[in-house]
Amino acid sequence: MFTEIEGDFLSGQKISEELGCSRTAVWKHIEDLRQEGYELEAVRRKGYRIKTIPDKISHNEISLGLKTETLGRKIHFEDSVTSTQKIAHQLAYDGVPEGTLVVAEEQTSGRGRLSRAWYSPKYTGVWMSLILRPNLPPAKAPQLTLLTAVAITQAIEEVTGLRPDIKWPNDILINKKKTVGILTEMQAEADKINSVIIGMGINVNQSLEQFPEELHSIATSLSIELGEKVNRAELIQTILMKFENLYQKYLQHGFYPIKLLWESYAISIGKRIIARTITGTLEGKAKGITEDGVLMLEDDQEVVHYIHSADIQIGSD
Ligand code: BT5
Repeated sequence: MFTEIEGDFLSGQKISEELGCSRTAVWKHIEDLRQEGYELEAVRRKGYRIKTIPDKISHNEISLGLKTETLGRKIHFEDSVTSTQKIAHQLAYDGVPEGTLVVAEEQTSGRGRLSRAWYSPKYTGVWMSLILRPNLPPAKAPQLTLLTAVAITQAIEEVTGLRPDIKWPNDILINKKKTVGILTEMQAEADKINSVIIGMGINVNQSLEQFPEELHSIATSLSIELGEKVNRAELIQTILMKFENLYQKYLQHGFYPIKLLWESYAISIGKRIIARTITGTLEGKAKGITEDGVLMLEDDQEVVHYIHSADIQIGSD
């Protein structure tokens, strides 16, 4: 009904007459539409008007025209989930093939590392988890986080023309603000990976007001940086293409070619950093990453520390 008269006001009275329901029921439908991502304006004596319709994506939009061989050939597309990681873990456990992708329009308990929350509002971002089954020892899994960062960075460059920076190990920043977070988890035995589940959270079309207050100074979205909305389905397709290309290189030639690409996007290398690990805090200069993707930090006594996992704060040069 609203779509026929998009942009015009429709009175509550008229809606209730045409739909044959009470004014209270109309009000309830309006609230449902708001929940669905419609922006509606309500003006006394005039009624309701649609300001913007939600920018949804669909399973088809992601899969039609997708030119990958394995990644994203099977897609589980959901409107709302607790966490795509949780669903992907179950699917991986159930034995789905490599490349299976879980995508959701919204996560109600999206998570980051160390059980931190990942804010994932509806119809604005890319919240997805990719299942891989590489024939590798578990110690190599962190390299896949760096590979993922390169794939997403290349895709953002291609789709938007923006120039993102990678902050070791799992953040992608634009103008120093976090735009993407990556969460790599695995199901493994002592010497063999069964599956790696790579969670990717990308802020795409949020406006600054749509972020919670505590993220205003540290987070941004592609549309804030670009000044226009970005096609999320196209972004997902491009990420899968870039990912597949890098993943094939990685399986054939090892981490070295990925390392070179990663270094070309890395923001922290050569700078003073503070690394907060679960066992303590280290300060010094980021020397680079090893052949395995481990961060090397040289402290003021010129002792080099090898860091496998940490939160990094970048200081000056
Ligand atoms: C991460 O953790 O950056 C990994 C985020 C992975 C999210 C994806 S979405 C699809 C998949 N399903 C999931 O449930 N998760 C994955 P970490 O480095 O620990 O950073 C978490 C911190 O980032 C939080 O403590 C906040 O400070 C901040 N944060 C939360 N939501 C954010 C957002 N939307 N944008 C930018 N920063 C955010």
